Amino acid sequence: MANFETVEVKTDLLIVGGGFAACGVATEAAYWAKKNGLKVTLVDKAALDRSGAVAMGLSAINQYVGVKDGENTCEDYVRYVRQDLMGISREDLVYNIARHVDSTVHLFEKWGLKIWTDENGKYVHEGRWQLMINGESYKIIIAEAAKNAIADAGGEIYERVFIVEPLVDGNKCVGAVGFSTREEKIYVFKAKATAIAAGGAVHVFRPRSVGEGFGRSWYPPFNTGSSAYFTLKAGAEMTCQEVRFIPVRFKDAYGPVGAWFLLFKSRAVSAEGGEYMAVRKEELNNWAPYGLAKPIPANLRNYLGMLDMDAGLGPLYMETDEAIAKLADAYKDDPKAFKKKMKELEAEAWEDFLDMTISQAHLWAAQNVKPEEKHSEIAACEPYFIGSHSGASGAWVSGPEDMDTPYKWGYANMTTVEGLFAAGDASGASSHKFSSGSHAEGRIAGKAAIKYIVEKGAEPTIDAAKVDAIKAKILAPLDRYQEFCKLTTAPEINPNYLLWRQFMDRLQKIMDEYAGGVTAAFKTSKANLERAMELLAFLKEDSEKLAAADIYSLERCWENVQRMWQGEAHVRTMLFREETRWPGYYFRSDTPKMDEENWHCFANCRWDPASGEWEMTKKDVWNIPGV
Ligand code: SFD
Ligand code: AMP
Repeated sequence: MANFETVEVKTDLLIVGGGFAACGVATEAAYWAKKNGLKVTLVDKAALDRSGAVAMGLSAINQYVGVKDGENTCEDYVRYVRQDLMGISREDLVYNIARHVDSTVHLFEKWGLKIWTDENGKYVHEGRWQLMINGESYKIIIAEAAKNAIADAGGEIYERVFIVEPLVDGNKCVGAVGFSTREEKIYVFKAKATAIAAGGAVHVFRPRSVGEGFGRSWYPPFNTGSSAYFTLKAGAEMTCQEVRFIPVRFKDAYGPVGAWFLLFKSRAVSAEGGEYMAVRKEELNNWAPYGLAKPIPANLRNYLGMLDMDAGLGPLYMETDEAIAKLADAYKDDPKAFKKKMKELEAEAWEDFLDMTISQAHLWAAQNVKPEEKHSEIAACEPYFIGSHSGASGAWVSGPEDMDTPYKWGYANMTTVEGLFAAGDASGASSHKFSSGSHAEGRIAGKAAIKYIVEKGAEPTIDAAKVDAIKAKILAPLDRYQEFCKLTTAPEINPNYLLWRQFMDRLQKIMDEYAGGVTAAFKTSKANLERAMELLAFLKEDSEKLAAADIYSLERCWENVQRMWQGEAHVRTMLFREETRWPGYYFRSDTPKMDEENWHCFANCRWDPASGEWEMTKKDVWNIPGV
């Protein structure tokens, strides 16, 4: 076995991940841990200041309820999420996040985040729920607060340690094993409770950006399905694994559209000039009641554009020039004021990208796009797994303790595995939490995890033989490479192993062609999904033959094994749900209609660590009474 040093870390609470949810867990848990003399340890595969989806920053806070200003109620937010997810959401979780999210946003402001305010000192809204921010340093500010909280409570932070496997004792999570991405060290974390918050997944599907564009995607390439893998391997029940998210974005550099639709009130049109949301309005009747209520769900907005693409009416365009002209029109009688307004709108248009998707600004510059002069191409991205945005995939977690919810088995946000908590993209069916709601949910999970430790946290029982087996399994690709690499003159061509890139390309091809990726125009069917399962079984066998020349490649190997598990959970759940509920995310051609009678429910799955078998179950949707 490769000669790595083993570092053992004992802690009370282990936090896996360093993004928005993990920072929320850390901030809250450290406070309660200090009061109770407990230790909190956080481990991130990257560096907290710039890790996760918010690495580049963001230009808006997408969840703010605004209760103090009487703008909205938490019940309004529950209705909004129910509508956007076509009726399938865990309303207890959504409500719990909604009632905590405003205080999280106020904390962000206290920590130094600049939220735009108007001349009356009120927050500037992008849309009903969204606030505009100067967000280039958003992640640094939120990470700083988490780091301070952990330091103040005497905890520890490990950066650049990639977590692979959970440590389990029966149906209890007792820690995690991972390795340093810089040094020859393997880490064994032993914990009384663990919070998983390692984001969602990208590159499970073949991206649009291949070749020279590879690595560019809307979702950050460094979130690779670690949360789904971790919870699945621990034996946790998962939910909404079929609910992938496909955002519409500016094409090829994935610049967000929210500010264009909501703030600039822009239209999106086909090459013929028809606004698909108007031209194809009739189609929405087929998806009643959700298609007929406002706001129209994100997947249906996508779908209407996709119908134009299928009809050969592409490319699709965002009418940026028209939107800017309309906004400046009010100043047309005063040339000086008009010029000033135009400059301001141009600056906002560029800043929207420079705050969070810098490469879109590069692409605009490279292709001579001036948003005030010329419209710009938009397209549906490849599918992503991001339970915190408009997708919903994640672990099935226990509801809030003070609510009369049918989904409750103990501590808030605990998965069905004892001592394992999940938040952000790692927890499912509570969409539209975004950055602020993920942090709020992290705080909820962090507080509950400390309560669990205080009330029930026993010293973890850890089987040394199991730990040794996990270590050997993690390092096996390095050993395999050393054993066989000299047998061929070109080390990347070898009958005894495959490298991560070959493995990932195969996974992406399977998912793209059979499971409704870009190439298949987001369509799939029972027959295609069954074929995907056959091919995934071969891929799983071949995962035992992955080889890595160095630590960098070892990380890539495990990232792609994790993606494969996310892909398998996805294919199995799309097969299970015999209807099309979210056209625009995926379309099952053999069951092309929504079936409220049989499928107005959650589709859950669980991989049983003892038998290696998958179980699929339906769970009822519960609506908060009176909401
Ligand atoms: O609108 C391991 N999001 C937006 N939210 C907003 O509030 N406003 C916006 O303007 C947003 N936009 C946006 C958004 C996302 C993306 C990708 C873009 C634009 C381009 C959504 C939020 O970003 C999202 O909801 C939260 O970040 C979710 O939080 P969380 O904690 O679930 O995920 P994370 O922040 O990505 O953090 C993941 C962490 O896990 C680490 N990690 N650590 C150890 N071991 C492993 N194996 C690990 N695998 C991953 C990561 O390093 C990271 O620290 S808009 O344009 O759409
Ligand atoms: P996006 O940039 O697409 O991630 O959008 C940012 C926020 O605006 C999210 O909360 C979206 O759900 C919302 N949003 C984007 N476009 C629209 C639209 N056309 N109608 C309603 N809400 C939208």
